[in-house]
Amino acid sequence: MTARRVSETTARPDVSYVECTQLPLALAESSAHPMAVVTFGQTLSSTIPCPVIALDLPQIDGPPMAEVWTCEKPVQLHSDPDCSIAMNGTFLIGSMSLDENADRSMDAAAYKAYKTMLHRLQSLGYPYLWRIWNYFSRINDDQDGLERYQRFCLGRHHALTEMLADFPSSLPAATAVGTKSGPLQVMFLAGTQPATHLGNPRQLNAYDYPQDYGPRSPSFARATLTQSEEECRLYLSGTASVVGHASRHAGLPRAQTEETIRNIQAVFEQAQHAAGFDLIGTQRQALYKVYVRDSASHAEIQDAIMNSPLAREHVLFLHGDLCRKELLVEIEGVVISG
Ligand code: 3EB
Repeated sequence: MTARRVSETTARPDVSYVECTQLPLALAESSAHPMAVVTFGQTLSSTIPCPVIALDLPQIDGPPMAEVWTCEKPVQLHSDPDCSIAMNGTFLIGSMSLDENADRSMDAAAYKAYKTMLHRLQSLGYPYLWRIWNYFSRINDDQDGLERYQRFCLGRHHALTEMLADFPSSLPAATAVGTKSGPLQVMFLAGTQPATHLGNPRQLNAYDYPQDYGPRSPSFARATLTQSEEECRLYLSGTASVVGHASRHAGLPRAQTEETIRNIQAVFEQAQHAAGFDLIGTQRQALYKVYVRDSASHAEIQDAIMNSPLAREHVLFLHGDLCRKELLVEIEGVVISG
């Protein structure tokens, strides 16, 4: 497989973790344009001139951090009642927030969110999905006989099959994690040019999962690769202790973390092959988020990560629920090489 090139070179999405208290100063001192700020169980005291996604996913340790997306190229902001978008002619970052009310089930909410997102992407001219993050509360709760995560998968699948060209091979990397509270929140990255979406040989493609996991399969790729003259970038999906399609090591947080890291390493190998060069050897920056279901298993999960190649990277530990009850940990990341 040859990775296709993302043409514009100066319009890359820069991402970093910044201490919340330093954020106003960091943005004021930088010549870069903010595109999105994500917070974790925090509300910012200052207003930021771009979409802000406040997630009720409490940070487990360290000073409160924000995930900040910026770019060098000037940004245009688009905002309507359903959607906030920052775009620069090459890619956009968007965020949506949908309150669920009594008569709207999670499948209907997901369907509406994805239809709205895909309509915006098409009308604004950024039809290629690069990365999606999905967050909603009570992810494992039953809603009228079906788990809310499975309802989410149903609505998402319905909208994507209606509107996304080349489904499922055009599906991007994604995360779906349960918040402590809040509406359905969807953040997305999309481009004017296509990216390359990857599978993991250790795992069945999620969009091919059998119906044991829900009436419609989860619509995402294991990773997405973008390449330009100056860099190669890998967006790694939320990755868990799943081999084939089965969850492994129920009840064992350390073993789940180790299995997850083996999955991540297998995706790296796929990405190196697709990119045609040494992503690890030329790595410039890597950011990870680790979603931990129970605070009781944090120490074991952290220890497993500190004994892995991830130990040297920026890692943020967040409290969140995972999409299968037996999963205790999930890891996502962005790796920039070149
Ligand atoms: C898995 O491998 C774990 O539904 O968008 C990870 C990343 C998972 C994204 C999604 C689900 C999603 O199936 C769960």
